[in-house]
Amino acid sequence: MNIRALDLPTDARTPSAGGLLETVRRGLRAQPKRLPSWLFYDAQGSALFERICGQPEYYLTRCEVALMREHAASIADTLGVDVRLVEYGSGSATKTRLLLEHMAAPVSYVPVEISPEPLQQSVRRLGEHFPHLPVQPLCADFTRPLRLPIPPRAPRRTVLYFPGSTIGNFDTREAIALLRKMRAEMGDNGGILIGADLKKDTALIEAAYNDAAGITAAFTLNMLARLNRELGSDFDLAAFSHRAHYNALAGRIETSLVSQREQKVHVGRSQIAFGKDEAIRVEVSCKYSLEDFAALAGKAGLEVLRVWLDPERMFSVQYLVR
Ligand code: AVI
Repeated sequence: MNIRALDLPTDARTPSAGGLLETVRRGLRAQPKRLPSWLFYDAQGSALFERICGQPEYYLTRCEVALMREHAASIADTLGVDVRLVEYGSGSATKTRLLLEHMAAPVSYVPVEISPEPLQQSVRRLGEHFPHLPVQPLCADFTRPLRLPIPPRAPRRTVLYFPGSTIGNFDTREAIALLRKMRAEMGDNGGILIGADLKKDTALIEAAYNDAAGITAAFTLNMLARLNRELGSDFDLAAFSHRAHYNALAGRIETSLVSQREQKVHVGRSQIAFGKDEAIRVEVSCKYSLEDFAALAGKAGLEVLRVWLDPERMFSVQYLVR
């Protein structure tokens, strides 16, 4: 099946090649250098992320799935009936399936995803599992204001589902702005069901971002491979390495691509110089205490109504309302 067969509505703000080049040039001219983490998720990056989720060290997926298996009925009960479920970043839809299985007569399911291939896959998988569920995919950047498709009937409430602790990939200021945008999108009676990874032993957290099989390293390096593919840049992948370190003070994993030697890279018509050991910051993955997260939500005008934890108490799913 190709993308046209599904006729995915595409938000006009999905980045163009020109926009991509500008973003990359600006990030690499900044001091320190940085690139946005959404650049990870082309088709290869999304496939590598799926593999990360299956690594034994990457406890986040294992714990969130275990949590959903144990608490999906209680979560669905809290959301209520006649819900329109809008998922930010449709991913593998495993957790969504667990949730939908317990939801009473959802009005529709709207997966929002910037890359067409994973969106297509999740639509197909869910369609097979829930043949009567109206699925209204939206190919868009969920960090921008969304034009949600008109639901087939009026929902009692819109629930924005944001699993995986992807909120942790935004720094505090961006996370508050995103939660505020979600607050506006869910409306007065709506809610946000969100996954938030919890603070824990540093060694466990660092292992999750430095798996022994090297899948996370390949995922990080794929960002440069993507730029070579899409922008014709000439990053030498062997001359950069993946580094993920837990900054305990900031409560977050900081992931960088580190230049192994002095080198120059062509990006469009620009030449970018790298010193030996110079880093490009590519991702943060924030970890929260329950108090941290309630305070973050509070800054966006949201209140934590309920919290569910996995059996190992490593990960939380929280329901936020106005
Ligand atoms: C998507 N996000 C929540 C992942 C994380 O844990 O921050 C992305 C990831 N990066 C490296 N491994 C996984």
